[in-house]
Order: sequence, then C-alpha cells, then structure tokens
Amino acid sequence: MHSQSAPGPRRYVAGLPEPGRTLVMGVLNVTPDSFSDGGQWVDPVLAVKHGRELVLEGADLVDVGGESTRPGATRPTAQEEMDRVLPVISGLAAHGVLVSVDTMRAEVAEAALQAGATLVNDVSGGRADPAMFDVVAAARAPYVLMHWRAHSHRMQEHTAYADVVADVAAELAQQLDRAIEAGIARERIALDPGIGFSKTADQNWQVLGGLEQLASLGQPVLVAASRKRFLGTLLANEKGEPRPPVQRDDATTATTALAAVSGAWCVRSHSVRGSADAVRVAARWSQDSVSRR
Ligand code: PMM
Repeated sequence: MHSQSAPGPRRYVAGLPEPGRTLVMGVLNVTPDSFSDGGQWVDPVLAVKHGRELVLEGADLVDVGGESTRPGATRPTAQEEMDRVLPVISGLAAHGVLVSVDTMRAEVAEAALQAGATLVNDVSGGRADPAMFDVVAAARAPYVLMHWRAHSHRMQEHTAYADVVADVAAELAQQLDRAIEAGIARERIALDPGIGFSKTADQNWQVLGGLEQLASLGQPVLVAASRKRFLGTLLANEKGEPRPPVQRDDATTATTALAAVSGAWCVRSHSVRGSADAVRVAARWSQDSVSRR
C-alpha cells in the first residue's frame, strides 16, 4: 500500500501546457524506414501539413523524429537527421505548433531547439551521446528521458531483468540523477519506460502494469505504446500472424485510456484523434473516482 502522506508524482513538466489531463504527443516520423509510418512524411511540405492535422485532431505537441528506432534499424548520419527534421520543425513552429524533437544526438537537439523545438525527446535517456544533458541544461529545455540499454540493432539482446519494473525504475533513477547533476532542472524532466526498447512483449505488459511504481520516482511519466509490435502480437490472427501496425490504432486508444487512468502525464500516439478522446474520457472518469472516495 502507498502511504497516504507520500507526495504524489509530479503531473506537469515546467515549460509545457497543463490542461488538467494527460497530454497527447502526436508522432511525425520524417524517416524513410519507421515501422508504421516510414516514408510517408519525407517531403517537408507534406510533413508540416500532417503535423498541423495532428494538432487539429487534438495533439498538444508534435514529436518530429529523423531516426527510426525500430529493431534492427541502421542509423542516419547527424547531417542526414538534421536535413530531415529541421525544415519540418521550423515550419511547424512558424505555425505556432508546439514541437518536440525525437533525437539521441546533442548536435541535432541543439539545432532543433534553435529551429523552434520546445522539448527534447531522447529515447536513449542521455546514454547515446554524452553531450546531450549539457545541451538540454544550457537551453533550459523540457526533456523526456527514456529507459534505454542499447542501439536498435542490438537492443533485443539486452532483455535480461531480475524484475523488469524495479530494474527499469532503478535504471531511470540513475539517469535522472545524472541529468540533474548535469544541470537539467528536475521539474523539466519526464521519464519514459521505453515500451519495446530492450523488452519482450511480456515485459512491456509488466511495465504497463507497473506504471504506478514508476511514478513513485516522483517524475511525470510518458507512455509510448502506439502501434507497437506487442500490440500486434496480442491481436494476432488465428494463423499467429501479428496484426499489421496500421491496424493497431484501436488497441493504441485502449492503451492511452489505461495509461491515462494510471496517471501518465503524456502519451505518444500515431492515431491522435482516438488518443485525444481517450485522455478526455480518462480525465472525466478519474475525476469521479476521486470525488467518490
Ligand atoms: N518510441 C519510438 C520513437 N520515439 N520516444 C519516446 N519517448 N518513447 C518511445 O517509446 C518511443 C519514442 C518508436 O518508434 P515510432 O516513432 O515509430 O513509434
């Protein structure tokens, strides 16, 4: 049982909106090879148009990424990554869209912040590039620190845990301490357990079931389950073939609702309309569950 007097986890990140419900981060991958939307938004004009559509559908911010992190992906160079993301970030920022940059590289994060991004979403949690924390600290930018063990081509070799929820929480806590030591303010940091990163399908479900334990680290939690493989596996057909990524949106909406009632600060989603509805339902649901106590 949680102690009644323990302070609840922080439910906001300084510098970002606080609408009184879980935020929705819309995914905009400007990559040729992401697992569910790869190749669709390589043209910056189409990408900006799509990003603005995501906002109309209810995204609070749009996450622009130029490197695919699907298992086995090969890395672009930093220059290629910047060529992909910077025109899209500046185009969206010019339209008043709140943008996050999905990158593991300090150099890309710095250029993206200069181009108008507000938040740095680092799937490596500062482990891929030793300069990342310094760049984020100097810019005083909000930062998503994800649980990460290895680059994509090797990540599924690193799925050994004694207790996946406790181990992910401990590894996140260690990186959180390092980020704070490097000068990033605690109230600007959100944590993300990294669904699908160095985790089996069962481990992903265990992490989702343990979201409240992760929240006990005291930081806001971001959940990014959208269209991921473990949902395809759960919804496999009678031949055992996984449900394809674009047919996983209803399941994504379900994970959004459940993450939101479990206290997630933000969800990252490709199918924004469903997630935007789900976070509103969850907020209303939770309001009455609290007042009835
Ligand atoms: N997953 C992907 C990309 N970026 N960012 C965060 N914070 N958390 C995640 O789990 C995450 C992420 C995976 O790829 P996708 O963009 O194709 O969904």
